[in-house]
Amino acid sequence: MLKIDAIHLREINMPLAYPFETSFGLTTGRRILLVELESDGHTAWGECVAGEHPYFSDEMIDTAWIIAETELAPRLLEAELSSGGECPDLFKPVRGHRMAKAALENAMWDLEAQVEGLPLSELLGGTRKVIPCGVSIGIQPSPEHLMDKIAQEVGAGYQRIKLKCKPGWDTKIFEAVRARWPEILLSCDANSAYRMKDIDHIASWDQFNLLMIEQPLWYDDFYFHAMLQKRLETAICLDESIRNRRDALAAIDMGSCRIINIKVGRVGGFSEAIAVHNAAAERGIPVWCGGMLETGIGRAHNIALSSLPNFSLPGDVSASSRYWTQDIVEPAITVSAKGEIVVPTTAGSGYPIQKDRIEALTVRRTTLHAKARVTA
Ligand code: OSB
Ligand code: MG
Repeated sequence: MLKIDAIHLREINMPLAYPFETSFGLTTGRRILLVELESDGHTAWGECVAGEHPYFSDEMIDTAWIIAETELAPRLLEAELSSGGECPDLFKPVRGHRMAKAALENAMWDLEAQVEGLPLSELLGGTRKVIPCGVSIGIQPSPEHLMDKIAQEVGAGYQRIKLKCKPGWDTKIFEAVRARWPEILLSCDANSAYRMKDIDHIASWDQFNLLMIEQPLWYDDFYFHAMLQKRLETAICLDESIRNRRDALAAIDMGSCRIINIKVGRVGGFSEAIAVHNAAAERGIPVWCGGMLETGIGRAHNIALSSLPNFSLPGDVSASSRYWTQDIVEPAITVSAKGEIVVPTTAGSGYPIQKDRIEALTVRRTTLHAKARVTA
């Protein structure tokens, strides 16, 4: 039994070492909701990946905070769960709010791994000893800035370069990058910046031999992505559109994509992430682990998830130093010259938490306690 004695919610503010620009906006620093569970001498952590604004998804840190505080944490404190995998059932009365749910569910898996003395990767069903890493490179102030960034990341050994794109930052950029790096594994991510009028424009990217085009159309669409996929040689990868296993099945069977990006926060926690992974594996669709500019807590969880067998493409799981001057786990997450991260083999997430550093970054907090229990 994983009896929860207390749940601490806190917001930490962390400036990004490098600003990150997508088609939906510029991020210079993160406001991050962390969940800390206390259980019988163990402390387990979860990170909520909701952004500062409801731009990537309809959640944001402030909605996640309210849902966690008023709906999810009270349920978890009253429940008598024996595994993280029981969270989806417990949270089922609450519709949506998947990033808030994931923060709590993932902390429960983290706790279970500690209590069982297992690496989190093993508890999730992972088999990989190392995971392949790619990078997501934001829209830059100029093409020259972008070339420098790519040179740096290719030099560091990353196995796949993903370029954020939007109308005006696409074809010309791909041309310049391919002229200098004809062979690298290259993809792009539009974060829903295009519409059906752009279909010929997007089809012209087939000449660039991209590994995939990520979420070109509406964030909630399958039908038009299927129409677009029919026109393309290049694989479409869906990110925003995939909220759960049923979405993955619909997208695969409709031909809306040939690759899926799994973000554990976007699908509501490890249970659903594993279900999406398995559904894709059964249909021969490769998946990779997306990123949401996480701290070491969420990053460690992404590493554990990426150790599952069908995470066969390099993920957006990269080194702490690409985001933070100082991470909140120590040692920080590092990537080898071959572009790999070694999956930890110690119990739990494998990356010790720096509590002092977290305290120093905390700008708001609240604690919920379990009611006294009658024990027989
Ligand atoms: O679409 O994958 C995305 C960051 C924030 C929101 C959405 C996305 C991203 C990234 C960055 O691409 C991935 C990372 O390096 O964490
Ligand atoms: Mg994406």
